[in-house]
Amino acid sequence: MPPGADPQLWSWFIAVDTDKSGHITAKELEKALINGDWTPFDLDTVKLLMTIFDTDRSGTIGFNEFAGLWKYVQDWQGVFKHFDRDRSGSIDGQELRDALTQFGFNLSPPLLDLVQKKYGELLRAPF
Ligand SMILES: [Ca+2]
Ligand SMILES: [Ca+2]
Repeated sequence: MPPGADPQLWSWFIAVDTDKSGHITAKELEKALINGDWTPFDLDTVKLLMTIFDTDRSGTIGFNEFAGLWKYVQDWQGVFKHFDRDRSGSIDGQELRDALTQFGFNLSPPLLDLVQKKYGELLRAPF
């Protein structure tokens, strides 16, 4: 375990990192989100999360990156209803944009547009 790491977070990380490679791939994350205690997310959502949180662009999620991802999933579940203003059960483009801004993600306008086009309508209520 890295010095100063949150033990609970670390235990989640090694549980998700099933091949013990020290980093999490999209496949490992997808499995964890579907079979673990986390609420199911579809593969497109998993890939979106990978894109956002793989801050060093290594193609995988390391422990430091996992901390951000974990917090995001918890925040997401907590505030989803708040942003799903029309109670449609999904978050539309504008709602997604507001949510990401609220979480402190400063995505560039072109990336926001891409996220919005590709994934905005696919993000479903996780409960
Ligand atoms: Ca791995
Ligand atoms: Ca990475």
